[in-house]
Amino acid sequence: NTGDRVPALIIGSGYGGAVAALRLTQAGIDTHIIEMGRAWTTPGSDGKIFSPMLTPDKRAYWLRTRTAQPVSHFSGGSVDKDIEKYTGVLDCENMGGINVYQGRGVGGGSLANGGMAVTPKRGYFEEILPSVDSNEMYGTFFPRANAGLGVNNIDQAWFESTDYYQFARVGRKTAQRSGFQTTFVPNVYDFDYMKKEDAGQVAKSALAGEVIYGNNAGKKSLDKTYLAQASATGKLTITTLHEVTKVAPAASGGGYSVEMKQIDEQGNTVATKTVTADKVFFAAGSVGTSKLLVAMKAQGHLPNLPGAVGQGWGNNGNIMVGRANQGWDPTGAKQSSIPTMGIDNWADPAGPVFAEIAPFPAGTELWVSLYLAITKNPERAQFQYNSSTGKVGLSWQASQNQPGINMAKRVFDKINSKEGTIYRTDLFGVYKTWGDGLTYHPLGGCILNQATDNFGRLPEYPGLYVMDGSLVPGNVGVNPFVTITALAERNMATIVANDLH
Ligand code: FAE
Repeated sequence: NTGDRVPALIIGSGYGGAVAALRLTQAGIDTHIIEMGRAWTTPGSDGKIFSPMLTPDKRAYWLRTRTAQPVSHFSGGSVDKDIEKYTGVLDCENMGGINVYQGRGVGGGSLANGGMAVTPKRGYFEEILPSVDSNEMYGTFFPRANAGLGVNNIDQAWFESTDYYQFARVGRKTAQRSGFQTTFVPNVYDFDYMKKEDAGQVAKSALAGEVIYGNNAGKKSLDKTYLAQASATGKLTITTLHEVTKVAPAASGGGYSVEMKQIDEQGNTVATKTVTADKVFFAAGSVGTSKLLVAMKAQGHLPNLPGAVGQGWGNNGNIMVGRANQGWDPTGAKQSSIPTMGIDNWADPAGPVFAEIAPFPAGTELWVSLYLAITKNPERAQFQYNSSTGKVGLSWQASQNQPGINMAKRVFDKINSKEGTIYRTDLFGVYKTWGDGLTYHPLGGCILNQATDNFGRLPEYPGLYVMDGSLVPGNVGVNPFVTITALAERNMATIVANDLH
């Protein structure tokens, strides 16, 4: 409530925010999370918490009146449809040249994502974050993050036998025949639960195609792991449907004054509030944190933030593409929504790609192999304040995807030529091969040891910290949440040891 004073306030409840919450509450600090999305705890009239996958309803999207499906087209037409405007779980935020998908709600991206839990390659991690002690990361903090997140591996015998991973086996076979390496990918979806789904013993979630609009069972999202543990300390308060709009030094008594607007489930502002916090942790995600900090600097509320704030944003090289397989290579009417296999061509300088063999859970045989490629695209963009609109935009241009497309093309052209197959040109538009207008992996904008010190502290403003994907320099070569979690664990270990008196 307005006028309250709290020791620690965290903006956002995704990976960075959840780690900060756990480590602060365990250190005995009363901690308050402010989250703009809702708590995903109460079922709708259909008895389910989250929207069905094939018939998305208002619960699926953040304040839109029409869906914005990542695979936007099929056979010459758009697959989108009208929905009611609601504070749903998946935001498709248009940032000029790119649509940035993000999770909204208690748990942030963990509610919407595919759960792929990949520890980055050590050599590349050392290249992108040279100021971070990698012995400590790979000895302590990556293992700590994997344990905290509940990462597990698929039973390989089951993988080889179930109908639900036919699509992944076809993706593997066609990749290997062209000389590419494939690898199993760990996940936070509980694979024991998935096997029980297959056996008909429990309600289906992954095997009912659920992902991106939330999983009604099976997935260990942050509300079930880090945030549940933090709540169990009795020291955590989470306030939902409140969006932080301003952070500035408090007029008196030290600390920071934090302004927020409370919204209803249709997105209307119903109240504005100001509280004071001794410490503020920015964990609103790469886009959320960068937008806030760039606006605060430009508007003169935090004028001494470094020039590196807002710089170095990247899309983790994300490029999607589909291939039409031969008739003798069906991908299956039954598909698990949870990816478990990747094509790893990262070491090839001509085509550095780590491609998830993605499900296409349409409920019918399509012979389509879909991929979400993470390429080593070196292009970066900046967040910029527009003083006439008062909004923060991103400079990313569609043409900046071309290096990523070229890398992905190298891999999939080879597979197509070996298999005698072609690209699907009907999935991302009409006659459009590459799904390059979107990213699931926004990274950077407030890079560690550039915009912050080496542990996420904002210089000149003691008590302000950055703790999310905005710390990661634009590309990490694999799906990013394990890296974001482990970096937050590392930074919080130092902050808890040194900054809490
Ligand atoms: P994030 O999880 O986005 O959390 C930020 C939170 O802050 C959100 O809950 C926001 O609602 C909230 N927020 C933002 N602004 C404000 C504000 N002003 N006031 C209050 N609250 C605010 O940030 N990654 C993987 O590693 N493996 C995958 O399989 C994978 N699949 C994905 C699939 C989809 C569809 C999507 C969208 C993402 C996927 N990702 C995946 C990416 C991953 O979810 C993402 O990198 C992390 O969630 C980012 O974590 P942060 O803590 O940076």
